[in-house]
Amino acid sequence: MSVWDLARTRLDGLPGGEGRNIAFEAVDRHVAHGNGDRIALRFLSSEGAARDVRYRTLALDSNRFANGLDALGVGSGDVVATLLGRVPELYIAAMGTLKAGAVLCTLFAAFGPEPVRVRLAKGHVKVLVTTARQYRRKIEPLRRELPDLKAVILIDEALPGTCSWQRLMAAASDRWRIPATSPDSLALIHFTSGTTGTPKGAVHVHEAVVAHEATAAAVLTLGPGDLFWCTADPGWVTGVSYGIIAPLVRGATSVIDDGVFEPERWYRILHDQSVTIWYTAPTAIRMLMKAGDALARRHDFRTLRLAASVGEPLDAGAVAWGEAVLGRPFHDTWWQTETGAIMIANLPDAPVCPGAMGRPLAGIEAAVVERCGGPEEAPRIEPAAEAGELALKVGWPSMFRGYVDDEARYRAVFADGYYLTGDRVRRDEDGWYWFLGRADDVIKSAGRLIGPIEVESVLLQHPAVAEAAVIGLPDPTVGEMVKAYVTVKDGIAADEALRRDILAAARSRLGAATAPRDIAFHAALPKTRSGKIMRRLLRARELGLPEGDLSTLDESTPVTTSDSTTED
Ligand code: 6R9
Repeated sequence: MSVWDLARTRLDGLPGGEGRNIAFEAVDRHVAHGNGDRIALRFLSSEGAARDVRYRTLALDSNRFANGLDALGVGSGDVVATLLGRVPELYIAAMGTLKAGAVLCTLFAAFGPEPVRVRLAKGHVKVLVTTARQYRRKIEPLRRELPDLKAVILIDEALPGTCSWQRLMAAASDRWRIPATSPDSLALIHFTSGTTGTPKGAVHVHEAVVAHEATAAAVLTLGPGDLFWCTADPGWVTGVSYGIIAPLVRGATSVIDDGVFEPERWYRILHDQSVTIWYTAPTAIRMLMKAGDALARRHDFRTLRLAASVGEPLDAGAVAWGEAVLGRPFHDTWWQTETGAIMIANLPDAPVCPGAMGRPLAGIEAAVVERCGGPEEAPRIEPAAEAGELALKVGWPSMFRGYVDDEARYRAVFADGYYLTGDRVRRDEDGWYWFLGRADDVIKSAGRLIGPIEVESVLLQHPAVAEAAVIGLPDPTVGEMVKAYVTVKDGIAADEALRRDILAAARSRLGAATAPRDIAFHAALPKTRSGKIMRRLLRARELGLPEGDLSTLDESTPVTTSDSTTED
């Protein structure tokens, strides 16, 4: 039996053989098995108080939300988005949306108005669940530009033109029959960034839960009795696949902390909550390392069975630090928005290979390839000699099934039965995969993917900016830092005041997590003869690296740099 079929045997399917639904497997199944009293979610407040939500309560509340959606005329295939921090309403809305047969799209609450608008429009979002504060600042001013958005549910206040969460829930029954859900019914949209154009909405189906179940068991060893802490924000794929779905499917208790990162508090959570399994990210690990070993050594982590990491390269030093200071090495895992679940990992029961992403899981066939064929042809691949692009043989249950409204972009990442990941890797003779870099210009900052175009298009909205290019520069803590290069319009003085003004404008439109940290004024930007900005060359020049193949560079636009200072 394949690992996927084995995972299917551990799931129930909808009663009456009506298909498979993620929320049923995550919540109702446990109640049906007599485990409704188990704690599903433990919300921590910044003051340290905890609020527990049991599986049964989550089942009833998500039934209410599904009924509420039904009353709003929302059902099968409609998209429901959340723009919320890690509050109970987010988890109720997520499960209720899936029970209603609607499609869940969680948005990162720290996004500024522009990324939110783009995603709501592109996702054809019909219902948004958010707070009054978020609504006033990010939605109300542009609601007219969002014709698909039929209803906004506010969890805290009632404002004109919105529905009140409290009223919707109070009026709704806590009984709900999940409609028949085919394994191929759409369940989730996760927005991710590419090098070109607007963000891509990767679409996932209910069958993905088979991969959540299998990987949560094999890689994270999650089960009933575990206190699991996934530190990723639910606005990103890790925060949904492993921050919401997988621990519930496995019947574990998730610790959910909505506070800001603070080393001392994080250590206290690990200790006070008796966390057994911890899934975090290299940026956080590096920040803990920076805070010093002495602080860590003041706490004990005796309950911690497994520490794992995802999202960016995890260096051997961080793995060793985990072992020395926490008593557990970090197990690196690799996956993507498009893969929906972990594909490559340092497995829990085998020695860690420090610095390597891991080995492909059972059921996953990985290859190292090069793309070949001309730009007009369908992509083809051939095996790479040593290093190349990571490709995955099509067929795992959580594979994305499309990019919203972008069939061409979807087709372009498949060749000869493989999905092409856009990551460059090396496989050693023992089968370990080592991350080398991205094949494209996408930036990974603090574990979050940032598309350069999305940032550039906001910079271009500034009245003084003529051209903009955005790249990621290595940063010791966040992995990559977003840096922008800008040319100004004729007759405008590229001075410090303007630099600050552009930075501030970018921050308010994009949110601080996505906006550039630094801007340099250039007299011109390097471009290809067809007029495309060569970000690769900007990066090489900034870092003093070899400039590579310049045959397409348009020499008529020489690059000169004016002074730039970094803001910190
Ligand atoms: C889950 C997630 C995916 C990209 C991926 C790669 C980078 C993820 C990594 C890693 C080195 C690891 N990435 N895990 N790089 N080592 N263990 O992060 O999804 O936001 O879509 O990002 O992140 O470049 O292609 P997503």
